Amino acid sequence: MAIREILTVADHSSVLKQTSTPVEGGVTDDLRALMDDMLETMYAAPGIGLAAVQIGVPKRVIVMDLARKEEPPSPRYFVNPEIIWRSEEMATAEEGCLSVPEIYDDVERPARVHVRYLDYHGGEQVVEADGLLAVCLQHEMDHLEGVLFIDHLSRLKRERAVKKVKKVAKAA
Ligand code: K1U
Ligand code: ZN
Repeated sequence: MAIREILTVADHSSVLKQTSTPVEGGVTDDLRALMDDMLETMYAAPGIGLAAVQIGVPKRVIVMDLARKEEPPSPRYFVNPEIIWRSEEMATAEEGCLSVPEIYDDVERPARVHVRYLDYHGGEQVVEADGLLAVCLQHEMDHLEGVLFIDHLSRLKRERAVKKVKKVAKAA
């Protein structure tokens, strides 16, 4: 396993804007190795989710772990996730992103979603998500379309956020 570089809007915004392509041929050992690297990278960051495109691999793959500090790790893997149902009810939650470090803001999204995906072993699953799982799944699935959470904010807020990330990166 390896910790990979997480791309940020400071210098990789064109990569992060790519649409990720579906995984063909099911879940192979090579794909599991990618997911293992993604999980290790996410834990090291630290974060609660990561899309493959954030490490420069534009495939439709997400990893996540929403366990609290006092709970045992609970990694989740989503290959080719698809939203098959979304609630009309909306909910607002504060979001952050490892590709837009140190920026947090409120985003409104459907409160609940049902998502179909392939798991770590290639089995088809459907999850009925609400709360943080629904927020995180929608945030990560946006990455697969080249959309960042700051794209849901006003132009002024988005431009300020990118400027701040670039300033911090330059100073480091
Ligand atoms: O970059 C990412 O996509 C990961 C992102 C996921 C996310 C967070 C909050 C709302 C929606 C999606 C993060 O993990 S940002 C870091 C973070 O939230 C966190 C870091 C350490 C401990 C707890 C949370
Ligand atoms: Zn993100």
